[in-house]
Amino acid sequence: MTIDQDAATDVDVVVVGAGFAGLYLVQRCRQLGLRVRAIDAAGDVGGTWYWNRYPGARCDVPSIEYSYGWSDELQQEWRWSEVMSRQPEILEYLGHVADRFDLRRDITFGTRVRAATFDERSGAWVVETDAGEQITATFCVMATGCLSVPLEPDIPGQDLFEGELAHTGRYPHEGIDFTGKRVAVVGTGSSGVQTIPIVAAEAAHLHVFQRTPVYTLPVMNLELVEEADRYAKEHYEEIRRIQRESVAGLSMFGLPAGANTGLGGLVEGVPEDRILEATDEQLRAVLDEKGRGVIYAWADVRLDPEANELACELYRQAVRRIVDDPEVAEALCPADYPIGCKRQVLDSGYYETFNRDDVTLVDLRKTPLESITAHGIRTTEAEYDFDVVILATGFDAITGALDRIDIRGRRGVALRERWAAGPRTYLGLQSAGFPNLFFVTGPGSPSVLSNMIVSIEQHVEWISDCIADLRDRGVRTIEPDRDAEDRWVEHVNQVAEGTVQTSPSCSSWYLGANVPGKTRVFMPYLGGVGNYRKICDEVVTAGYEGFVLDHVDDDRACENAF
Ligand code: FAD
Ligand code: N01
Repeated sequence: MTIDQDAATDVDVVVVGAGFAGLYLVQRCRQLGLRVRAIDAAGDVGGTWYWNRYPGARCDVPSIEYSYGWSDELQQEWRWSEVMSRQPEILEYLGHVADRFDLRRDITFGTRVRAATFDERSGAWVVETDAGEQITATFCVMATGCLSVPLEPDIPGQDLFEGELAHTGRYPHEGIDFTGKRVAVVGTGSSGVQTIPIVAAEAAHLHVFQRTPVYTLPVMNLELVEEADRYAKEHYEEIRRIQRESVAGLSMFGLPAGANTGLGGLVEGVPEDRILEATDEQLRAVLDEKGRGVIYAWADVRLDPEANELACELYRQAVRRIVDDPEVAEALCPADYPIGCKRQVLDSGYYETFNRDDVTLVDLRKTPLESITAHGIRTTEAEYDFDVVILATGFDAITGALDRIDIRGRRGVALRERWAAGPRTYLGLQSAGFPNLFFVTGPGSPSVLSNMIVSIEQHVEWISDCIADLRDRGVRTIEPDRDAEDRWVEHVNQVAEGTVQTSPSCSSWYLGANVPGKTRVFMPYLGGVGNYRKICDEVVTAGYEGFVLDHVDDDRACENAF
């Protein structure tokens, strides 16, 4: 049964995005008998893994865990080749999912959604695309991704560059041949750190333009051995259960002891000792044993600023041990923000790369970047010539994709205006005044603080179950009650208050601090994946507590409008 018996809308559910979230939504909606259509600006499925094709791109979570758990057949038949897979393999996996479940027939590719408007009279969403099409739907789900809008830095002269200019988040499909070329990489976050060692090995000379030095941990790019694959396949049920109940969406099954989780810790378990109580000999011994991993060896590092600074100093000592040139080492040492305030970066041979004769570090804190010229890059000190410039400058994260769609709810109110002082949601799922509009991994949910596939699956299941439930109960619209939304926003802020992620010296994309002019608000929910899931489930059990369920012309629903 479809929702709209008279089929006054084109579909029951329109989904924007065909990455991990959009694909599962298509599958789920179909299973529930809903008419669904997805739209993606990309040329095919994959989302993040379609766009980010830069050299060295791979996930920072074990692939056994960074994969769908909703089909046992799928997880039994798929074989990952590495513990943390490379971009081509993840994209191949998502292509396989699309083929296996015949998902592409409900997806329109190469089409951008420009606007989505709630029509109060008909109670339908009208979605407009850049192809000039209007699609009407009872529900609209934004599976637009938290890291899908590349941050084009405000560097003058980009149009003038006569060589090849690429952003890691929009990397050319045919790749770039660096052989014999002079290459620049701007940015040293996760994308830059993954790219730099690989480009260095190919290019004639690489210049790395660094503004803020990074805390990065060595990752073990290991082959996924037969035994680990078999073990996971025998234990998937348990692995998925532990993921769902965990803080960060990880079970850490099958990883060798000492391996990085990529989310801020090592597999060996939660440390109990306090760094502030350690003797100098103990500190040295742990530094000798763990190198940069020293930062996760103590319980108080994330909790106490003094402990954090001591761990930062040990990290810097570990960097100085790797990098030969003391001046370069000093420039690479992060100094003015705490460990743990950003998503943990993982690398393969990052610091060692700076020992190569054909790699030069340019410290933009000393010599700021002025412009891109026809032949390269100009700083306040020098002019450099390049054949290729790679911008690894990050994303307008979490709200960026939503902000670029003209979303209008009741009374024509624009979502970007409602969120001008920071995003406001109830449970990260919906925003008051925007009935039947859902966000996957939206602000106010654990989202980017987790293994995102676990958070995506939870949201897709909650949203699709809710839609089917409303259909079965004859409810036409759902939206948050304003008070419930206010309380949730306050709760999200309270949980974040006083944490290392919101410390004044932290300028992360979690806070929107990387985008000039963006309101500084901590966007994701730090309450943990397992706890958050429980809250969402309890809300349903209590009859969608905090939501207004009603007909489009109901008074209470209208009062909820802005
Ligand atoms: P996306 O994969 O971003 O897909 C969103 C899609 O929506 C895109 O294809 C986009 O084109 C489309 N879209 C957006 N706006 C519009 C519009 N207006 N019209 C039409 N289409 C639109 N997370 C982890 O947990 N672990 C990792 O190891 C990890 N590695 C990452 C590595 C990189 C390089 C990046 C950039 C991110 C990584 N992430 C990782 C986060 C990653 O984004 C998520 O894990 C996950 O892939 C997100 O899936 P999604 O479907 O929600 O969004
Ligand atoms: O982006 P970032 P990213 N001039 O924002 C610099 C996921 N991910 O694409 O810090 C000069 O972290 C900027 O400098 P500063 C993961 O969640 C995962 O690397 O603003 N420099 C910074 O160094 C990650 O957290 C993987 O001073 C400029 C860099 O560019 C998220 O995506 C891999 C500049 C941006 O770093 C984003 O990572 C890749 C300018 N105008 C991505 N503007 C995995 O490993 C920005 N910078 C799984």
